[in-house]
Amino acid sequence: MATRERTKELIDGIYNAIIEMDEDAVTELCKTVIDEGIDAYYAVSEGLTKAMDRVGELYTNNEYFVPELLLCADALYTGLDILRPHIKSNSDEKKKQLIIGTIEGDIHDIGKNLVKIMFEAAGWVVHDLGKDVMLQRFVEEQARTHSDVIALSALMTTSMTAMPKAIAMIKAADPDVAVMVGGAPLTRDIAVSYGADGYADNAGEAVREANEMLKRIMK
Ligand code: B12
Repeated sequence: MATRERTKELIDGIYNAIIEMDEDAVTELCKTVIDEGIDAYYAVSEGLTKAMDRVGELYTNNEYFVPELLLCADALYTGLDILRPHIKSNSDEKKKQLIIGTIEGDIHDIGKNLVKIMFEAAGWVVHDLGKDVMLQRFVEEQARTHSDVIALSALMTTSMTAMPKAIAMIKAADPDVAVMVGGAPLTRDIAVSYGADGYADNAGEAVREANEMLKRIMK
């Protein structure tokens, strides 16, 4: 079992390698994480997700541009492919179900994919509708799957305005399903004003928020 210092060294290494777009180093480090018995979920949430959040900031500050971003995302997905099969799921409970997708008009899906992985890691069954998802698709998928939660992602101030309509359509068809929203331009206040039941500002928080949201709704 790796010591706390060794775990930190490897996770910091993954974080830096993603930001430096170094796929080979990410591969090496993620394999070492598994070999040394470090929790794969922890490596995804503390290494991969935090690195990609930082990459988004670098872009916003004009330190990185689109080519760098896409190379960072490639490095991220390389790491995910190695870590994902080793994430332990909570198989004792009845599996909860999630529908997730990036809203109509928006093709950003890196953050949505991270959120999806966190739910899969927590043992949920995830129905991923992808990106640029027509609003009616969420309603149809809910009629098919009877999921517990629907998670909507938006990365643009222009696309997020479709969320209140999506939530109204979903709730009209199934008043019992809980809807959560997320993505960089959103805040909890906006989420509430849209009629969402929950909001989280990062992938690491999303599963906890979903569980708390379900408890709130049951009361
Ligand atoms: C990468 C990127 C791209 C990539 C997307 C690749 C992909 N497959 O996703 C490419 C190059 C394709 C792209 C295209 C465009 N982009 Co762009 N892009 C970005 C960028 C730099 C980073 C986004 C990202 O991946 N961040 C990293 C991830 C990990 O973070 P995240 O997505 O925020 O997700 C985290 C949280 O928000 C949260 N989360 C996300 N979703 C959800 C959902 C739920 C339910 C929950 C709980 C949480 C949650 O958890 C995630 C992990 O912690 C942002 C700038 C930025 N700093 O955000 C611009 C940005 C979003 N893009 C922007 C624009 C304008 C565009 C384009 C229109 C550009 C153009 N003129 O063509 C097109 C979009 C076309 C379209 N119709 O969608 C603008 C949007 C401006 C606005 N109106 O708000 C931004 C803000 C850049 C800017 N500053 O101008 N883009």
